[in-house]
Amino acid sequence: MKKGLIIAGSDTLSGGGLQTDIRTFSAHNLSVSNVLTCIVTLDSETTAIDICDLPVGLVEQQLQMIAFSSISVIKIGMLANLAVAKQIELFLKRMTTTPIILDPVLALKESGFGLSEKIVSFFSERLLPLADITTPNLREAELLANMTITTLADMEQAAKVIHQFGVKNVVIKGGTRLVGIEAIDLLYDGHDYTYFKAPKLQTTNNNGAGCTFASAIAANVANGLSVTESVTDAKKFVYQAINHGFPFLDDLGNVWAPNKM
Ligand code: PXL
Repeated sequence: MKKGLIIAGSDTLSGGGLQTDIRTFSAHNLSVSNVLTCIVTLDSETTAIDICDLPVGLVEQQLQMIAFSSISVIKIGMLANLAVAKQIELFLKRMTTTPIILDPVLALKESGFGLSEKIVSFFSERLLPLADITTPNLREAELLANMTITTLADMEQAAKVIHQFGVKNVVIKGGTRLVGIEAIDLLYDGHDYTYFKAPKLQTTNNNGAGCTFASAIAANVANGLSVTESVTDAKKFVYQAINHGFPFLDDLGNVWAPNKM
């Protein structure tokens, strides 16, 4: 059985983050190793998102443990802070033959979570050149490309800017933020722009959609699909996951995709 590595934060509500990534890998028949970077929870009084970073030494210890085991793909989610991001960079530089899918979790749709400018430039300059695929959502693509995105032409322009940092493939998750009746994602490989479209689902049960999409792409790559095939299949997977989402808090629910459909 092939094994994937997930480097991510824990989502206490389990809609996104490590828990969803593990479920998605399992649904794609991959076994999983994981490195935990932080724990995302809700402040009990304000119900605002609260991010608790793990000590960087603990992240390093986890990385050392799996450094030389055979891994078919590495999927990276929330990195929490610059010190952790630097450890991940060192690790990735040793894993030169393993496909790397970098989901640049710079902005959570559920909150105003945004990292410092320093970490945004660390992502662009140091992590993107090491990645095979990056999967920013619209807001993250705006941060990485340093521009506003409101149209498909903007999305193409942003993908081009992000590609120039050295990542081989850019998948911008347009999702529901882009105006129009379709949820549109864009793949740019340095030559062609490929669009992936699905009807927008009218639901707030979409916590974890971005993580699910990115980890389904990663799992498909590990299973030998091409990048375009991986994104096509992952788009169907996340559509089903959102369609099967369920309410959790008053205004937020989780995606759910226990089995590959
Ligand atoms: O879906 C983005 C995401 C990534 N990582 C963690 C999260 C979330 C969203 O809740 O909690 C840890």
